Amino acid sequence: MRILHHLPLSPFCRKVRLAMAEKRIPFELRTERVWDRRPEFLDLNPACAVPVLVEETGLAISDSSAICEYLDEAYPDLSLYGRTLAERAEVRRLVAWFDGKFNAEVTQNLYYEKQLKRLLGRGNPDSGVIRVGYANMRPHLEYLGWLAETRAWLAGNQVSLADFAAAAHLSTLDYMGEVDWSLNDAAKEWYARLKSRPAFRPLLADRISGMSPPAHYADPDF
Ligand SMILES: N[C@@H](CCC(=O)N[C@@H](CS)C(=O)NCC(=O)O)C(=O)O
Repeated sequence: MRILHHLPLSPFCRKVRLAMAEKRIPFELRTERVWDRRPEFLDLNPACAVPVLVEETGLAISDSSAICEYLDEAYPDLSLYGRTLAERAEVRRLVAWFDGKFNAEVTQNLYYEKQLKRLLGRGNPDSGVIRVGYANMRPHLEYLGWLAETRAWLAGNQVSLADFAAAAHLSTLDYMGEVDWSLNDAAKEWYARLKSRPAFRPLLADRISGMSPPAHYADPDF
């Protein structure tokens, strides 16, 4: 069976899970405690980071962008990158926006700082960094809301990897109770639409021991 090595709250793993579910590619999830630095996992990915996809052939692919591009080429029936050149460029721009800019300005300051940092043995959360994460969330939700208001989906008429990248980051933060959805109605409505897609169900069912999500986390009609 195809295996995705992951961490339940990792936004990069969540993006791949959403893409695979949307493309109806069956896979098994394996939680990888990257901080244990298992030699067998290091053999798969010397960077010791998740996600890593291992195909039935033994082919191992790490890095969520490399995985998503591979999946689109290997299983092209339903592309998550759009059809025309312009659509594909816009999808890639927005995936880079959320995995690059949003990640650096929001996700890292909240998810990494509050959760992953300690698990990786890199020190305690810094309250100044966390404050910056909350402040940065506002303009990002506004931009997302503007995209959602002016287009059917974030990158255009079709749902795409841009939506799944954005939703992956926000779902991680939402599980942690860090998203104030009252800040932007259009962003909230877009997220509700994504949450009601079948591909989202497994993410909404995730539970991490010792850390419960807020009641609205799994509710598509929140
Ligand atoms: N650019 C990578 C980033 C992956 C990444 O940052 N993974 C985190 C979990 S969210 C990780 O495994 N970190 C381990 C570490 O930093 O040592 C991707 O897109 O897959």
